[in-house]
This record gives sequence, C-alpha cells and structure tokens, in this order.
Amino acid sequence: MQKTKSVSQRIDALRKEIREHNFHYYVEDDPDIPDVEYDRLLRELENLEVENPGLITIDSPTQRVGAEPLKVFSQVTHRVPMLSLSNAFSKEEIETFDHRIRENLEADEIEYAGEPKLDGLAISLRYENGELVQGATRGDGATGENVTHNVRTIKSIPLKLRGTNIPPLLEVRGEIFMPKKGFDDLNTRQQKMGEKAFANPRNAAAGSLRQLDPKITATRPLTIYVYALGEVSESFHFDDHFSLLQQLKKWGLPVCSEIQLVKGASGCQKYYEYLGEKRNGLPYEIDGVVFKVNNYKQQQRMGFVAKAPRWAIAHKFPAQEEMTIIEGIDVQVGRTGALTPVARLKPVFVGGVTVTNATLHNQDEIDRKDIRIGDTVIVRRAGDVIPQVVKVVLSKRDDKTKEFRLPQKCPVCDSDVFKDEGEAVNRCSGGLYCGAQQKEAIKHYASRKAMDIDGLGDKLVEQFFEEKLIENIADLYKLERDDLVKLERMGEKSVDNLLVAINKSKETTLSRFLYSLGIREVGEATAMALANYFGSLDEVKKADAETLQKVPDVGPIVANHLAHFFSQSHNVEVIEKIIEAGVHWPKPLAKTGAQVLDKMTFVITGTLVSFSRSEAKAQLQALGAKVTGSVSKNTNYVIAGADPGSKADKADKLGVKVLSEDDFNHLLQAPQEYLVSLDG
Ligand code: D41
Repeated sequence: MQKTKSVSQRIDALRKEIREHNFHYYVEDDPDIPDVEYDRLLRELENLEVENPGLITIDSPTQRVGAEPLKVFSQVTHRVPMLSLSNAFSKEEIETFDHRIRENLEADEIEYAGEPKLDGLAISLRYENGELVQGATRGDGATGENVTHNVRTIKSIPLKLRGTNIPPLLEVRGEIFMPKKGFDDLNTRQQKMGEKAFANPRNAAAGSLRQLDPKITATRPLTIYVYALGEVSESFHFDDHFSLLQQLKKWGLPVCSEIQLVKGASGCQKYYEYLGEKRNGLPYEIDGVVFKVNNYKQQQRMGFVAKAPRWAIAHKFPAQEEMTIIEGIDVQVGRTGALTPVARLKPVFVGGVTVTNATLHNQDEIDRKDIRIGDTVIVRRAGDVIPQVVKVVLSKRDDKTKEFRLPQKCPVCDSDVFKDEGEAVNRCSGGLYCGAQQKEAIKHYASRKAMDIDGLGDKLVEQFFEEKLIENIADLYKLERDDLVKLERMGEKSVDNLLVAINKSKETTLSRFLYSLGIREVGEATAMALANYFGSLDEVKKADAETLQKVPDVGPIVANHLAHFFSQSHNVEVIEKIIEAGVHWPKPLAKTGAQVLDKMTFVITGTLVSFSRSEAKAQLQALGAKVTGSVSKNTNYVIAGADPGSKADKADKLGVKVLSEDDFNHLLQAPQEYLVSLDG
C-alpha cells in the first residue's frame, strides 16, 4: 500500500516536472534543462507506467501517440463557428479598413494587435478542466474533422494546461504549421525514401495532420501558435485580445512572440514593413500579417459580415508563386564543371521582383517534374534564393512543347560530359581547359573566404575574362595598370585599389590557399585539416589517395578529388606560376603531420558560427587533440559558441579555460600558443 502511494506520487511529480520543462521549451522558447536530462525524466516515467499500467492517465506526457490508426475521420460541429479573414493587398485597403472602424466606433485612433499570418492550417483545441479533449480542423468553418489523435502527437500542444484559474471549458484556435527547417528535413527524408516531396510547408502540415495513423503524424515536425478563442465557460472574461494571449501563454499554450500592439493605419503599415523585412529570417513561413481590433468591446460592436469578422483583416505579402511559361532552357557550367539547366522564363512578377530565370537543378529533376520547353509552370521565389519551378501546369500543356536533354558535350569547351555513379549532376570533363570552369575558378579564388581580393567581384572577373586580360588564376598577378585603366567603368582610383588588393593577397596561409584552389569538396575546414596535417604544399601534392585519407575529415571521395587535381599538369603549372608571382605563406610547424596538440583534450559546446561541430572537431583532431563530450578535470579547454549551456558552467566550476569562437580561430592559426599541461 505504502509503496503504491509513493509510486503514484513519483509519477505525478514526474508528469508535473515534464510539463514545466515543456512550457519552458515550447512556450517560453527557453529550455531550462539539457535534452538528455529531459529524456531521462521521460524514460523514468515510461518505466514506472509500464510497471504500473493502472496508473496511466490519458493526459500523461507519455501518452501522445495513440494505439490504432483510424478508419475515417469523424465530423465535428464547431459550436462557435470558425470565421475566416478578409484580405487586403495594399496600404490603401488597410487605410479603408481602419477608417471604417473609426467611423463605426466613433473613435480617433484604434489599437490593433499585429500578428504574423502563419502559412499553416487553422485548428480548434478543446480543453475541459484543463485537459485536451478534442482537436478539430476548421473545415468549412461550421464543421471540421476530428483530428484529436493527431494533434495529441504535436509536442508543443499541452495535453494538460498548467497554472491556475483555468476555466472548465476552454476552446482555443490557432494555426498548426511546419517550421522551414523541419519542412526541408522532411522533404529530404521523403526523397530518400522515394516518396514525393511536399510543394510547400502548408501542404506538408495539412498532409501530416490528415493522416489516419497518428504514428506518421508523430514523425512530422509540426508545431502551433494559438491566436483566438472558441467556445469558453460563461464565467470567462477578458478585456482585450493581447492580454488574453498573455494568459493563454501562462497556461502553457504557445503564442507567437512577434505579436505586437500597434496604433492606427500608420502603425499597421509600419508593422507590415517590419515583418516583411524580417520574413526571410523567421524560422517559419508567413504570407502576410493580420490586424485585429484589440479591445473586445470594440470587436463586439463591429460584429461580422458573412463569415468574416469586421474587426480583423489580413494584409497579404505579394505572392511568392506565379504562373509563367518556360521559353527555353540554357545550360550553365560551374566551377566544378557541373552543368546546370536554367529555365528562361517569360518575365513574371513574383514576391515583389521580376523573375526571368529559374534553376532546374539537373536532368533528374527535370525528368521527375516532367518539365518541357514551352510548358506553363508555377515558379516560386522564397527569400533570397534562386527562383524554383514548383511544378508544371499540365492542363495547359500543348503539343508544341519540347522535351529537354542536357548535352553530351560541354556547351562552352566541347569536352565530353560525364556523370559519376550515384550522382545526379552531369559534369564537363574539361577541367581548367574549359573556359567556364576557369572563369568560375578565378571568381572563387578572389572571393572573401578564399584569397579575399577586395574589389574583385564576379562582374569584374567576367569583364577581365571577356577582354582576354586573364585566362587563369596566375594571370591575376600579371594585370597591368595601363590595361586596366582603359577598361570601361574602371576609374584610376579603383584600378589602384584593386592592384593593392591583389598584391596584398600574396601574403596568405596554406589553408586559405588550398581552399582557394577550388578543389571539389575541399571546403575551408578540409583545407585547414590538410594544411595542419601536411604542413606544406609539397607534401599535399605528393600524397596519394591513401595517405590523404589519414587526414581527419578526408574520406575516399575527397582524397580522390585531391589526388586527381594534383595529377593534372595544367593545375600544377598554374600553381607554380602563382607561387612564382610571389604568393607565400608562413613555414609549417615543426614536423609533418604536426600533432602539436596531442595529449590535449577539448570539449565543444554551443553553436559556432563558422564551423559545424564536426568540422570544429576535425580541426582539433588534425592537430592531434582529443575531443570529448563531457567536461571533466581532464579537459584542457572548452570551446563555447553561442548559447553554450551547462557545459560552459561546468567548465567554470572546474576552473577549465573557456575559449570563444574567436579564440578558437586564433588557436587554429597558432596552436602552439595554447599548449598547456594540466599539471602546471
Ligand atoms: O496566422 C494566421 N494564419 C491567423 C489566422 C491569425 N494570426 N489569426 C487569425 N484570426 C482569425 C480570426 C480573427 C477569425 C479569429 C487567423 C484566422 N482567423 C483564420 N485562419 C484560417 C481561417 C481563419
């Protein structure tokens, strides 16, 4: 008896604790314990429940994924209808909206809540005595589908509300959506499994929520923000929308942190512009902003027309998708020889800019989407990325459309085109013999992370190339002032600045130089690992594929690319010319494969800006260091990126030195300065 009581108390305590951590994680967006600790609590609860099945309750955090798939969705009647939103597409329409409200309410200035318009699907959640009892889609606003079993799998939706004074009946409405990152990951997974990719996060969210099997929904990265009330207990009362949202948050329901109070049409316009700027940086898709009269009494006096309230409006951003025609397909050759088909489009205005090109990626993509020249297609512009062709509008296809095949010969240098096994990309085999690859190689060489030649942008490289002033990278160091000043749009001052920048680039580091050569798959981290391991260019050049693989971060593929690169005489010649021109770097550390940091142990924590975790780890290992996962008295350094969490605290406690990302960069350049032994 005594034992059962203490077990049930422990179960209760665990559930409560887990709910609180969920609140910090999903609502406050500020996790209060590490993931492993959270998992430990959840496992403990799961184990106790397995041992004591009689103590399982439906609102337990372990009970998200139900047992059996449904056969059909049942219908739910919304006792309070789910209204829709009127749309506005211009500043003037918002001014009209505001004007009408002011006139109706005889008020000088109206306070609105400005909210991002999430691109997901509207949902209603019903809580009885704080417990989630029903989730339903909007449907036609009067009747929707019962998707309770699916909404229960969404971790940010509390199964039980927290806090006090929760009304016996509380129905909230909100938007279920899939964050951009989750959407990308899901599509990658779908493609790997040979399943069809979703066209946009909205479709992915809708498709995921309309699964009969909740086990599938549970694997989909869905989340929610709530923004309105449905049916609630009579006693429940609030003065305004914004304070209601604060209360919902306290009860554990996620509310979007971008919601703000604004005043009048001008405040609305400012908010619209503010979010428009911020849009690409947000972790979720929005297609506009919503304005709602904040005061509930004022809302009531405005009432609603047809199915939309007169106190709310959506100001939509310009469309990100439009229909146009593919007039032709060009083939571009990149730095690594990749042939990229690019659709030439009938100009179309999408999301605020005129789009004339869209990348088609590769032949497989063209085949998969069945894209033909002359087809009518939907193009999408998302953020700053290159416009994409979403799909063909097959109903508009006529018999004049033409299929497209990538050429078997490079359109620039006429070399053979090949395709590596398991790769989707066709490549020109011409290497630096190919003008296109030469030109791209020079652009890369001059770029910021490479040799960082200030003022030598892509446009200028194109111009130099067309004027035949340069053919390869080494020619950059032979550019003459007299030739440059004759060029169009080149003033004397900019010529002088450019020559200074080119000269300055001669002083560099081995890792930068290796990266600048633009060898396939050799990014900054790999270049750095190579430089650290071999210490000199000669050693890298001499190494065969087998030796190269001894370098951390270098696998068989990269090793082959490297060996191939250095086996080409034209590459070796260009490198020799560059060095003859005076490009140089500091002498290597003491010995080949210098393991300066051997016997030293590092821990990496938090988010680094210029490396992934694995890159940072590879860098350290290349220098001989050991990288472990937890801080102890045997740790020499903790490298702490942004939001470092508990490991940095532990380091402080143990007196272990913590390095910032800047320090870390310095360490990679001069590791010998960081040699310490733990004994003193
Ligand atoms: O973010 C949204 N998509 C959003 C949709 C929002 N922030 N607020 C909304 N407010 C309403 C009212 C004012 C009717 C409660 C909405 C929607 N409705 C809505 N979503 C789909 C249909 C209607």
